[in-house]
Amino acid sequence: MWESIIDIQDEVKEAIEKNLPVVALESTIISHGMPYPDNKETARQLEGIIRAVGAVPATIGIVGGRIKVGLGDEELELLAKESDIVKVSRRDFPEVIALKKNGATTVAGTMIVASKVGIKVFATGGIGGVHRGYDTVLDISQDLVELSKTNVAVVCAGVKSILDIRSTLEYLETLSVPVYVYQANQFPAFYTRDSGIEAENRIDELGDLAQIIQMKWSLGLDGGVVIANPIPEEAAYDKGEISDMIEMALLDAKADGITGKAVTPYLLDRIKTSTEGRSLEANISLVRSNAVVAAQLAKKMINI
Ligand code: PSU
Ligand code: MN
Repeated sequence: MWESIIDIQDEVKEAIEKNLPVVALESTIISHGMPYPDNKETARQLEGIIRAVGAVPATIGIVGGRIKVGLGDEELELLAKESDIVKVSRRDFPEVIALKKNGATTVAGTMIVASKVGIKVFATGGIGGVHRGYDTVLDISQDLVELSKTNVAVVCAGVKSILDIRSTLEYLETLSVPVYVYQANQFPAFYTRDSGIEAENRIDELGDLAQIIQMKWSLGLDGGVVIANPIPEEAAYDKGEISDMIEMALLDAKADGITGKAVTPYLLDRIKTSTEGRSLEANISLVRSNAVVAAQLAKKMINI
């Protein structure tokens, strides 16, 4: 069934068939994570960065109920500009496909599509996780569940401190998801390089990481791998500076009664507004850096 509802761009299809390095990119970051037109420009820039490293980019989204692996100009424009784009994780696929809606895939949604078409590496900004206050409302992102079963390596800048980072890492352990921090000793917190949590697994060589990932899948131990790549030094925030913004955003979300899948986009938007766009710059810078690492990793993966 999946084959009949997925359109793969020629360049991506050829790369997959020839076993060339391919990197998947998500579209929730476009539709629900950044404003227009920065979102569209960033999406195309990321594709350029991946190409420059020598891999083929595949931005994934859903248009009129058809899953697109590689977005054309009109498709990207639509997902970047329209306001009624469904945020698609595992449970949302049936509705969006059956009712021919437009959808932006989250980390969970993008992993599913990537694995269906044979893409092993995926670059994003931050993954979802366990939300703060989970002891009152059990809000845990589907991203974590997807990471426990779908074979895609996800390069991110860690977990934003709108979430409970410690609990997110503990839950990833429960779900048996390997987490590697790239060339650093502390697990990163998206806008900052240090979440205050020591990395359990540091990796310095992407060749080693590629071997570990392939070994996991060869052993039949299904599931994703998280590669946390700290934000570049020059774009990083001071911890204190960003944590005030985050506290404010969390209070606003509570006051506005935001729940469910609207929580993450709401918090991202509040932080963006309160930092007057500087957080957007940081966001763009870290995704670009993740795209480079993902492309390098994809190249290592095909040589094994
Ligand atoms: N965290 C970020 N930026 C993002 C997201 C999360 O710092 O853009 C997006 C990703 O697409 C992620 C999704 O998969 O939000 C998680 O949403 P939720 O928490 O509702 O599962
Ligand atoms: Mn949630």
